[in-house]
Amino acid sequence: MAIIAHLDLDAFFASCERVRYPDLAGKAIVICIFSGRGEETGAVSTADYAARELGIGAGMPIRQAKHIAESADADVAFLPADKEYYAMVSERVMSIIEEYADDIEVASIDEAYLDLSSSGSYADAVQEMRRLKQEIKADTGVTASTGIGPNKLVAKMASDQDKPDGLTVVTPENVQDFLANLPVRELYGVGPKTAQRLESMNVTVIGDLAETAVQRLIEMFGEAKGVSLHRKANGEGSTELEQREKKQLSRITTLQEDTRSMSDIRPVIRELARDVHRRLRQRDIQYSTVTVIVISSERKTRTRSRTLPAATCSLETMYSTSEILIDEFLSGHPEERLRRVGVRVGNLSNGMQETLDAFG
Ligand code: DCP
Ligand code: CA
Repeated sequence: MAIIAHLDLDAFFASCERVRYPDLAGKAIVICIFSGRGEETGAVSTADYAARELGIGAGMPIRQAKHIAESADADVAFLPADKEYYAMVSERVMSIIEEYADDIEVASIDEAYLDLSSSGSYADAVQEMRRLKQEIKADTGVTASTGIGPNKLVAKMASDQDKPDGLTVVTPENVQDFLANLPVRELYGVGPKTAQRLESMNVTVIGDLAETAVQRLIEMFGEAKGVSLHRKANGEGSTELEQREKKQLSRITTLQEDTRSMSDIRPVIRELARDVHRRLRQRDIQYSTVTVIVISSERKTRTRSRTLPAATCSLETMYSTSEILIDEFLSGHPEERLRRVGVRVGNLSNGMQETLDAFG
């Protein structure tokens, strides 16, 4: 029995800024992609939930969003998007998620699917996701909404039901009820045009669509789309997670207490390296870059990297390089104590292929 979870971070870019600038407490946040020289041209990238209540949303011209904020006399901070920073928060979140499932699919900067089938039951999967949500919140400060279901489609739609910070579970026996009363436009992959055509056929909720003869849908939308709509409306979806080619593998953890003592940090690094190494071995991959990620007591994240002369799969090299890098970092930052440490390997190459090439 497949159990799939979907996780989507809440008002992601805005949440990242709230973590970075605690002084924004009490203000609504709008993230802007400025396109011109002025402070007015460009579009809203995302708005936090307070700004959404005013009617501000992604895609809206900045000028219009500012006008709404002024008319409502609301305290709204308009901030430029800092994608590099968001990407780093995303990477931290994804590396936490990796610890919770054997397989994950990173679907976008703030979304991932997890295969929780091995947890055995929905009750256990729920516990896992609760812990994961808490860990993400504690480590990065951002909240996630999650859904659990028998396939990716249901999990994704479930995660949308209770935002922010929600957890919605749809067991196989509840799939039909869950979908029945949702408007057709909420069926994942149904755009506004399709929704309009369906509504003109008096198909307004997904339950109506599920009951519409597949032949009729094929007549309306063609073979492929008609069949796909029929399947989706009946809650059928894929359980295959698409593993992107991994560019790097990492593992990060929180130290028992903030410390700068190598005797505390060393065994933790060894443990992290062992885990990363195990995953490399499973995939028969070699690495040629080692990076340590250090997060200080003040929650500042920094990395130190070293590129090796040749690709290797050695655990010992990973471990000793990480230790040197941490040591260097601590020497350069005599005031800092570490809260979290991570080990990452990159420049991955296929181990077997390398060996074959060497013979060729
Ligand atoms: N994004 C963007 N422009 C858009 C949509 C999204 O720049 N038109 C960026 C900003 C978002 C991030 O992508 O923070 C994730 O997109 P989501 O659609 O998941 O939106 P949010 O995470 O902001 O909000 P929600 O809580 O609804 O998921
Ligand atoms: Ca999101």
